[in-house]
Amino acid sequence: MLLRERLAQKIPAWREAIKALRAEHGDAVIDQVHINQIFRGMRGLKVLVSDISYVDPYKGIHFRGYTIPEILAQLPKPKDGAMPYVGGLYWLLLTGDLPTEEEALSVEEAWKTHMNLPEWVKRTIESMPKDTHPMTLFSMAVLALQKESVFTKRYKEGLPRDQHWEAALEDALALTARLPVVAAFIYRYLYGDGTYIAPDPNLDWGANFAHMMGINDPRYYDLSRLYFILHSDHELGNASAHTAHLVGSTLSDLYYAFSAAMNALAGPLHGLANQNALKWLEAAYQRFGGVPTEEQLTQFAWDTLNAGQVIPGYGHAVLRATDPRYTAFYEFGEKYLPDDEYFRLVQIAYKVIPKVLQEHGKAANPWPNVDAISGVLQRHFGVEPTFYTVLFGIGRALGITSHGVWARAMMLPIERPKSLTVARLQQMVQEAATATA
Ligand code: CMX
Repeated sequence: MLLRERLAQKIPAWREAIKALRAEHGDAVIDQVHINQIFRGMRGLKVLVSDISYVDPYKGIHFRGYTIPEILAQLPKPKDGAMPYVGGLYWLLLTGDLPTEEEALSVEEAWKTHMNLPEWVKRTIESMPKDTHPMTLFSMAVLALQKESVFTKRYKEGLPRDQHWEAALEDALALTARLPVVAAFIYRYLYGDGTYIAPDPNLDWGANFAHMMGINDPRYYDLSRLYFILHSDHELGNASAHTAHLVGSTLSDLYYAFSAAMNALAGPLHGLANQNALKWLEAAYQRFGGVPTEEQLTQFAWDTLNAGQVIPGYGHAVLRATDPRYTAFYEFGEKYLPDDEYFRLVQIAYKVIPKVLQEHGKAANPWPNVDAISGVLQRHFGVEPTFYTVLFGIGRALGITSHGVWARAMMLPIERPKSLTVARLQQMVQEAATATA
């Protein structure tokens, strides 16, 4: 397989680089821990390594050094689509190299060999009540697939540590191949007419998801490709990626790690914000009986803040400017749905909410993140809001599994930071003050 061969060529040099860095500078200090950081969710602490993606506070996400506009312009595209093959992005995340068309298609072909959904997974999903949140079903379905893990099987057989990444790569490809199938099955179980649509071997991974959802519109094929690419990764410290990293560090396989990550993504401050952002816009629309004016939406935003709630889709832990993922979706909306009333609502929100948040004076970043717009595009094609976080999860799997393969390639150990009592913190502060007095 092309992908495995490319990784096998690259991994030894990375291992050597890390070995040399540790041997020469293992005791070098690169950060200090402030009391505030401990009580502020470890914000900004430099304690993780990712060569897969990097978030610049102003320029946003870089995948292997490439910005979103560069990715969208340079990855190979299907002849009938305006958006790249998701398989090309996966190649880039995993190897660090922009793929040729042949390389992008090799990932797409590898995915096609795993797109079946075992009967027991279908039965697991169908055994659950229909008022179960789709994220619960998604996380459960991934756990139900865990018995397929090649990593866990080979680990039990004594796979040497320096070969763990190869088994992880097999899991990564099989798991990511099946996620659109699992997700479309859940969607049609919860919201469809009880029939299921098999994958079409002539379609790429992104378009196949649209097809299995029952949305055979070339614009939705492109939206699916774009959606999964934009949501694929956002450094290693975000809650879902970091959850998977922690779980994987115990040598739990990628099924366990990804399922756990989806439970983090399901939180309203993280992945659920896309569902909540759409619901917030719907509430504004209903309150004013149509698209509100700027003044009306300003008042609506203040009502939300005064009720002690956050405005979903705005703010970010790292970004300090409009999220370029938001901009990419905005351009999609301008091209394909300029007359959609909810897209107009998004445009009005973009004008008023940053001003409101600035005046409110709490949010470090008043600008929109990806969740402020993604739901409006899905809504245009009739997709139910409660499903949006699952869509985020399918995309995020690309980054999470890439990190998982590289964590095993780097043979990283189990994570185990140190916790302290408040009394010990107080004592340490006093000791430091005495020492400098
Ligand atoms: N609306 C109202 N208040 C907000 C806000 C928003 N959109 N964004 C931040 N704030 C508030 C915070 O709640 C915090 O208040 P307290 O001091 O009372 O706790 C204060 O501003 C400072 O927070 P911050 O440093 O700007 O932001 P954090 O790093 O703590 O949190 C985030 C980041 C995303 C959780 C926060 O901006 C938020 O809740 N946004 C709305 C939910 C959202 O869109 N989440 C999706 C993020 C994208 C992703 O999934 O990763």
